[in-house]
Amino acid sequence: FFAAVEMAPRDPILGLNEQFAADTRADKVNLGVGVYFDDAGKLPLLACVKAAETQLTEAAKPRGYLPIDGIAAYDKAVQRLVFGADSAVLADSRVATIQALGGTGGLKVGADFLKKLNPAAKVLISDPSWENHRALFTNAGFEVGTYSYYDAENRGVKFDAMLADLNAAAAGTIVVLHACCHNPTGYDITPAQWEQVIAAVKAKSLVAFLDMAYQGFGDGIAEDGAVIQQFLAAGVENFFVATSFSKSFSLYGERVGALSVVCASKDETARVLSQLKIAIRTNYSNPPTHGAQVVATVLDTPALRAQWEDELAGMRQRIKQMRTLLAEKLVAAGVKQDFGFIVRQRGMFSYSGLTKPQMERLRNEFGVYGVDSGRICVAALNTQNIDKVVAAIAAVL
Ligand code: PLP
Ligand code: TYF
Repeated sequence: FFAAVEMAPRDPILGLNEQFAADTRADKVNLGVGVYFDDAGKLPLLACVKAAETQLTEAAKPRGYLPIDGIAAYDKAVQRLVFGADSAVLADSRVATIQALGGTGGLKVGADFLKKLNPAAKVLISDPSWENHRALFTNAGFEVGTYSYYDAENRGVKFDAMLADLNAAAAGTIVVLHACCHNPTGYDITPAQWEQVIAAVKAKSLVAFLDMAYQGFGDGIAEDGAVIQQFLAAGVENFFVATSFSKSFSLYGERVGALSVVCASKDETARVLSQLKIAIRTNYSNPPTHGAQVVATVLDTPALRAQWEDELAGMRQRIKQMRTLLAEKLVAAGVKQDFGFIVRQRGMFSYSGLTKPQMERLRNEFGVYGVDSGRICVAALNTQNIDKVVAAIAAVL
């Protein structure tokens, strides 16, 4: 029966983890997958999460099925975080929010809903983008193309080309946009450039699907979420936001995320929500309890919320320190090429500009694992491994 089943290629990023695990070198360094590690190289368990879990364990509630759209208090907390507590769209009940299995789950529920709504629409993702964007929207039945993004020569975003591509898209095209901390390049567009993107979305009737997987890792929670305020202020009636708490709460394995769909009216919101629930019910029925309970408890308890903001700021600042240190140490190691762009990039990643053969040498000769595209996870650097990484990079250049 399965004789004709072909071996699927490994996920280019998660596949690296397997290779890394099998590497017996004691001083190997994993800069492949996008995961934040602390300065001791450990995956953190945030103190706010631990405190919320202690509260939840003591309350010891039974675990019935959740509603299809998840914990109501969680959905509300997500809305306040993403749109702002005083947002008019919330006061007017114009946002449908569902608890999702991570940011990926939010993207998939949104994709399934959009496919039913407009089966002929095309999807555009940035060139390059998180590879799972392409796979996910393709699997949901869409034809996926790209809009220009990375400018390798000038180390930044080819903004004019990006805007031209958006302006050339057919009405109804779904445009996946990274809200902040672009994965994989680390280059974001400016607020003024966002204004132009939003104008194109409005003028060409595009469907904006914002993916916010790193809120708080760029400049802060409000700063990184500012693009949402720009969409609202511009009066964009309908847009999508996928939220992930995997990184910002260091809750990767709990699969905590959400999808929010901004609608034109309260009545439209109710109808959209009913369709999102069908997508959920026919995929996994309803979401799990634990992670969302933890996040809702933290967001809704002022002391824990303040603690979370501190801990998130700590992660953000440590990444920035590693960026500065990496750029400085490369200079100190005698590297002539300008790596100053590392400190201008934001979030967990740096598109280093290293070539595939150089990335292979890093891996094979030095046990330093990054993605073949040249992407390295700066959030996995620490004061113990950085010298080794710098020496390895200097050697392959
Ligand atoms: N979107 C982007 C851009 C990401 O980098 C990631 C990373 O994992 C995700 C979505 C998925 O997040 P989650 O692990 O919450 O599904
Ligand atoms: O880009 C990354 O490294 C993270 C983690 O299929 C990830 O977003 C990578 C690949 C994947 C799922 C998550």
